[in-house]
Amino acid sequence: MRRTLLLALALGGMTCVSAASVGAQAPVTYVATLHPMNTNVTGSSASGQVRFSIVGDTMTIEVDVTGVSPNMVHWQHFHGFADNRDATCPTAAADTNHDGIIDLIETGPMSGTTMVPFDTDPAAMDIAHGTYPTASATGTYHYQETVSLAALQAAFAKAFSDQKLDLDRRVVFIHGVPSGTKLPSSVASLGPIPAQVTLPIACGKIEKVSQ
Ligand SMILES: [Cu+2]
Repeated sequence: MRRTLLLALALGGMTCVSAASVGAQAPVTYVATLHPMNTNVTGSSASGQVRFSIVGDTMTIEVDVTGVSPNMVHWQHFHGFADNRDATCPTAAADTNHDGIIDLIETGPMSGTTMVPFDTDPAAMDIAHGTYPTASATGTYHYQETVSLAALQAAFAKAFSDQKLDLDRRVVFIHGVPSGTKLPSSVASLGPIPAQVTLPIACGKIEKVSQ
């Protein structure tokens, strides 16, 4: 009798545990669909998808792109506003100097500033020295990195006055054209970084798709 009761309790306990863990593992997913930018410079149409899957403290970031300049490194980040305004991808109106190119600086009023790099260590938030993906000979790449959400949130709060990540207020940019690409001197960049490195070639608004 006692043994049966213990067995029932044990089975009941196991059922509860497994039900709870299944519930906890339903991922929270955010997706950004990338649309091409500055195609008059790139001569191609960069597009793709960015996916954030959050399970507990683990966030997996995946970027799949096609149509980017081949055989070169492409910087990629999410951008946004430190005051938590909603960032949007730049429209043609962002080209305020009317040179026909939307440079990184011109994305600022609509899209905010560079926030988190999709490099080999996003939580380090080292925009300028991160290791970013290299496109294949056919202009594609797949990037995947897993980060601790708590570590990334802590680094983000420190850099951006205690703001939360708030992914659905951010946009993703893919950057970069070959170093030899001729650009008008009106095309601005960030400090000493060549404009060819930072030129935006695709943008996507991050949206929450499940919870
Ligand atoms: Cu960026």
